[in-house]
Amino acid sequence: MPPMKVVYTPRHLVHDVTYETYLGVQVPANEVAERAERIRAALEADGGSELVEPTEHGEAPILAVHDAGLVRFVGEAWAAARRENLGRTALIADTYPVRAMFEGMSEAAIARLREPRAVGGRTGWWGLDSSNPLVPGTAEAARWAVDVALTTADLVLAGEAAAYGLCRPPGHHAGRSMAGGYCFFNNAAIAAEDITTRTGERVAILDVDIHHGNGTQQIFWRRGDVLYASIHADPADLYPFFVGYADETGEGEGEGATFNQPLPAGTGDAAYLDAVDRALDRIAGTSGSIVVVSLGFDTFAQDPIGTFAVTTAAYHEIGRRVAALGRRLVILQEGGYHRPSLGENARAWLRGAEGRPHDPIPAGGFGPDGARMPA
Ligand code: SP5
Ligand code: ZN
Repeated sequence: MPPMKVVYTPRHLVHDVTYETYLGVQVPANEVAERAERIRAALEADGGSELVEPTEHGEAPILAVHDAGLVRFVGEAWAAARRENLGRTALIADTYPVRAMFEGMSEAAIARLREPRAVGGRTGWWGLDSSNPLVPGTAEAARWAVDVALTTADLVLAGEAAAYGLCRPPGHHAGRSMAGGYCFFNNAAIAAEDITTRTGERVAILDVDIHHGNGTQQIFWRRGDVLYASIHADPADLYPFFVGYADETGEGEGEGATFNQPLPAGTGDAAYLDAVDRALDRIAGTSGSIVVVSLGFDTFAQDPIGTFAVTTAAYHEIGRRVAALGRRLVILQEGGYHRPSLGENARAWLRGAEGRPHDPIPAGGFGPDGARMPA
């Protein structure tokens, strides 16, 4: 196989997040620039891949998926916050329009609710959770993450068997009208929508981040032309908590086109691979020639916010099995927060997808600036 194209831009670096809050306590950020730099460095050191710069695709593909109000808010939130002397280092939502606030109101009355003027209200209006800091460079980086995803889709539509987009910030928690979970625009959903529009084919999304991709599910909930298949920690135990159950299967045209596999904490390689096989069986039963992979490494045993115990060797095997479907792959980075292993895990997954051997990196291998530090 020719070198896999890796779409990457240093423009993500301006989304420079230092802290997040968790249950009201300030903690070091998980979704940091170092993540993407580790992965890029590991793939460069490994050879066998080719870095490609994303090209600009404009706002239209974003507006095909997201509410224009969310796009406007993400674009202007930082400046709006500063005008109110808020967001000194980061803007994190505080007050949310939760459903209990509107209990008993009719759909018509709920539809009349409106975005507030004050940035404190706007941040909650467009937000899911308070672990999602918006910083000065967020809007720019989020736009480039979409361009990374769309450029990756372009490469596959132009004939590549597989391509990998190093998206940052990630995307799968962002819904049509909502940012959250370190996500602002739903890179995978935007790529899937672009692919189905341009090809007229059905598209499958395979989401293997440990968190349920609530945003992707919501965007395609009533769509029969985009299958959403996700393997994730039981939402009873882990973020995003409120959706991701197996009995959520889509509605209307989308009935049966959502396939959730929640798994218990502690899930290891064998049970995880069984779930991958079930997801791939479901995808194989749909038409279409392209699969968008929402790739997370927060299923890793040592991930600081994950609860699974998947190993590096399993990532190679998952990549191999996904490629064995025989469909073209648009592989987009989502989460994964154990920084020292991110490069090695991405390398293993992509080698599996390319049909290359794993050839695990010996302890102490790779350079100082990224991939694998001495054990
Ligand atoms: C893309 C992605 O993986 N998003 C994950 C969003 C998770 N948001 C909640 C983070 C809570 C972190 N809690 C840290 C405390 C550990 N005991
Ligand atoms: Zn995740």
